[in-house]
Formats: sequence, structure tokens, C-alpha cells
Amino acid sequence: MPSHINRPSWYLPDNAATDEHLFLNRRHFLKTLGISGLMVGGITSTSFAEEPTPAAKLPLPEFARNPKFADAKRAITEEHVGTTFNNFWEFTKAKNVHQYTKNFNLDPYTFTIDGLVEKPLTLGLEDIEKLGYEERVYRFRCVEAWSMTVPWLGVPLAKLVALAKPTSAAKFVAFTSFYDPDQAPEQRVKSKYKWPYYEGLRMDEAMNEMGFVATGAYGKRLLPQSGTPLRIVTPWKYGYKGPKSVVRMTFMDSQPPTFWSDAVKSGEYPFYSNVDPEVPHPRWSQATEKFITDKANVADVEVIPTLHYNGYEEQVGHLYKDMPRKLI
Ligand SMILES: Nc1nc2c(c(=O)[nH]1)N[C@H]1C(S)=C(S)[C@@H](COP(=O)(O)O)O[C@H]1N2
Ligand SMILES: [Mo]
Repeated sequence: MPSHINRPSWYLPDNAATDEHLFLNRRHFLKTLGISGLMVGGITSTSFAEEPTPAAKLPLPEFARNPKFADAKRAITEEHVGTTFNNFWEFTKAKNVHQYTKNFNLDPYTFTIDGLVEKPLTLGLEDIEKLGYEERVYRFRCVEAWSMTVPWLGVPLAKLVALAKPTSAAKFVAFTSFYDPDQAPEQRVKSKYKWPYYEGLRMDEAMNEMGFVATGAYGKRLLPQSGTPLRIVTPWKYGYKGPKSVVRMTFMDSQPPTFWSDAVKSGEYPFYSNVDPEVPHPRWSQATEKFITDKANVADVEVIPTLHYNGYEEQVGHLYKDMPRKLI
């Protein structure tokens, strides 16, 4: 691995668990994006296993782009980039996740709702999608200081919470990702990581209009590497707050633990983890980000200022008005 000494000005920390001090150098970064001198334009698109899995074959509900979230005021990142430069640590710590997930599927898929609810529920994908399917273009900001813009397809999280009928005792909601060591090589490795991946939100965060349950992107169902068949999207928070391939949602009366705060004890990945340019990661600044579109040209990995709440202050700022920024 390249050393972080003499790193180029646009260096990217490798991933959310850079506690091992692994950083990408420029060549590795371009290679990961499929952009090396010899490979311009040669990015192979990834696809499902040869025989599409049942979830992948499920017809996509009709949808329209929600006009409220139609313009992220940034170019939409090209699909081939958004689906070949990923974080999905169940498969690999590198970005070429798609090479490990070709056959990954969670069929037959069910989504369980339990904990402090009137009645526990087990849902299929269709049950969730019929709550109201739409497209939303959201900015996406990873804690590693890169960003993209993604056209998600799915259902507002608030609608799923309403369907769940949490009791008045419910103050938080916890999400659990899939557990299947047969499919996910990193789940077979003994390490400090406690699988399955788990995340959580405070109840008012989960009910905010920005929270989204994505089952598709780029006009089709989520590819395996993007978190088939369902993931949570919270665009005002760092990317790791949005678990992929989620199978369970549990309502609780206390703050649930989260995967990254348990794995890295130094407080680098706190529960709230709202995007904030003024709160540096202990090992790098969060003031700017490398915005990744698609261009096969280094100059097009544009460095732009990071916005508080990733630019969604108007929608979510009120949720945190009494909280000190540095702790969240
Ligand atoms: N289950 C699971 N969910 C996850 C992760 C993961 O490793 N496992 N990585 C997170 C991180 S750090 C990011 S930045 C986003 C990456 O989503 P993308 O690969 O679709 O861009 O997924 C998040 N959700
Ligand atoms: Mo991330």
C-alpha cells in the first residue's frame, strides 16, 4: 500500500476504517475508478449473476422523480462510477466491491420490523414498495471525503415507520444488515468487526422527510454491490449511517450501538455523524470533498467545499439545534 507521506494534494483516505492508516494514492484511486492511462473509457459495467435473482427480476414499480428532490444542484454521478467504486466491507475493504458481489443475493428476501411496535411484521419488497415509489436525486458524502450524486428509487423512510406503528416508548430505530458468511467473505474473518453491520437513527431523524429506503438507483433495482435489495439513505449524514442490504428494523427506547462506533473506539464515528465541514475527522479535514462524477480525467475529480448537513440544513437543521456540533 502506498504510504501517506508525500501524498498528493487530492489524496483520499481509503475508507471509513482508516484506523490502519491506509490511504489511496492517485494511481490507485484512478485504477479503482477504472481510469488508468490505458483504460480510459474501458470500464466494464458490472451485472447480476448470469441468471438474475428473484429480487432482481421483480418488476420495478412505476415512479416519477419527486420534484422536491429532483435537483441536487450537482451533476449526477455516472452509473458506472457509482457501481464500481463502493464501500461494502462484508465483501472487501477495497473499492472494487462489484468484483466480489456478482452472485450476491438475499432471496427469498424478507424485511422484519420488531421491537417497540404494536405488532411485529415481516414484509416482502413489494409490501414496502407499494407505500409509494419515487425517485430522489440526493447528494452523497462519505466520511472519507469523497462525494457523488445518486438518483435513488424507493420509499420515504417515514412511510415505513408509519406502517411499523412504533409505540410511544420507541425513541430510536436500529437497522441490521444481512448476515451470510457463505456469501460474504469478510464475515468469515475473525476481526474486531462485529457482523452483521448495524446502524441506527433517533426517531425524529427516521421520520424526517429526507430519510429514504432505497431499493433501486439509476432507474433499476439496486445492484448487489449497492446493497441489494434494500438500503437506508440519510444524505445529511456520512455514508456509513446508511446500511446496505438491510433485513431488520427494530424500535428501541435507548440509543442503539453502531458498527463503526463499536469498531473504532476513539469516537471517530459518533452516533449522529452529520456532515459538517467544521468538524474534522481526527485524521483529516472535512472542509472539502472530492466530488466524483465520471470523467476519465483527474481534473474532473473536483474538489468542492463540504456543506453543513451536506446542504440539507433547511430540511434537518432543526433536529439538532440544541446539540453541540462537535459531538454529533
Ligand atoms: N452493510 C453495509 N452497509 C454499508 C457499508 C458497509 O460496509 N456495509 N458501508 C457504508 C459506507 S462507509 C458507505 S460510504 C456507503 C457506500 O455506499 P456505495 O458503495 O453505494 O457508495 O455504504 C455504507 N453502508
Ligand atoms: Mo463511507
